[in-house]
Amino acid sequence: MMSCVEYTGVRLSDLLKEAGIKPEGKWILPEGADASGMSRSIPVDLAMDDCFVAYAQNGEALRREQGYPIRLVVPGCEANMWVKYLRRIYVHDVPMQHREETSKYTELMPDGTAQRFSWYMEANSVITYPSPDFKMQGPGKYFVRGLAWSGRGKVAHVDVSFDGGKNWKEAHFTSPVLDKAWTRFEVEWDWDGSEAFMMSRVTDETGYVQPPMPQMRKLEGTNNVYHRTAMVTWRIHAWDGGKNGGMIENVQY
Ligand SMILES: Nc1nc2c(c(=O)[nH]1)N[C@H]1C(S)=C(S)[C@@H](COP(=O)(O)O)O[C@H]1N2
Ligand SMILES: [Mo]
Repeated sequence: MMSCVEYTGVRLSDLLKEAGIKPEGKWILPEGADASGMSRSIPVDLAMDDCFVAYAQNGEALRREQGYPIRLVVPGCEANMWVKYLRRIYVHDVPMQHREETSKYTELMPDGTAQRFSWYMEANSVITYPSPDFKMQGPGKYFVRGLAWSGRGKVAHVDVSFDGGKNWKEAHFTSPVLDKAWTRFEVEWDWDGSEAFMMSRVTDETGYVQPPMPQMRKLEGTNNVYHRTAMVTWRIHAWDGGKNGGMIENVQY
């Protein structure tokens, strides 16, 4: 089963070449046709790499909410750059310092400076089953499933812990492993009914390992809201016959 959202479109590199982009053109500014005229500065190298202008999603015309008639697709990068209702692309020699790359989509670091142009999404993963709002049905065998991805290429492996990160078990992939795409994983678990803290940790092909939340906070502080890609923890309450036991909640670990 594929777990990707599939877009169909035209390579941005073809459009830029067709339009006669000059060597001094180093940055593009795609602009939306919505009231905000949303725009982001994107380096030409990135634009020429694997960006494209999409007109279809999962085999049908883009829906209005997703940018009909056309939107930009910037594989591996934060969604804010995927400008919808695309109406114009400016070419410049410098970035344009627009709202979405100055007051927004920057990370305020612990030393008070702001990190900017942090386009790529770090490797990330999440357990989708079982997860909060699902109640365990009692001790027994569970096929724990989730999604992993990396903005920098393919995922290499995923480990799952049931005791808050002390012990890890390698999951296997149940979908194709593609560049910068959701990848499904699964791991078998015999739940003995005791309290559990479930986490997943992805490693991508660059060797990057998804960090625990305390480690990410130490590096990035607590003001960073856009790239919070540390591991999340699902707490499973000990089995008590089904009253509250088996309840799952998201806890900071
Ligand atoms: N024109 C335009 N494009 C836009 C936006 C917008 O407000 N206007 N929002 C951006 C943000 S912040 C996100 S998260 C994604 C959401 O894309 P989706 O609707 O396909 O989930 O679109 C991006 N593209
Ligand atoms: Mo967003």
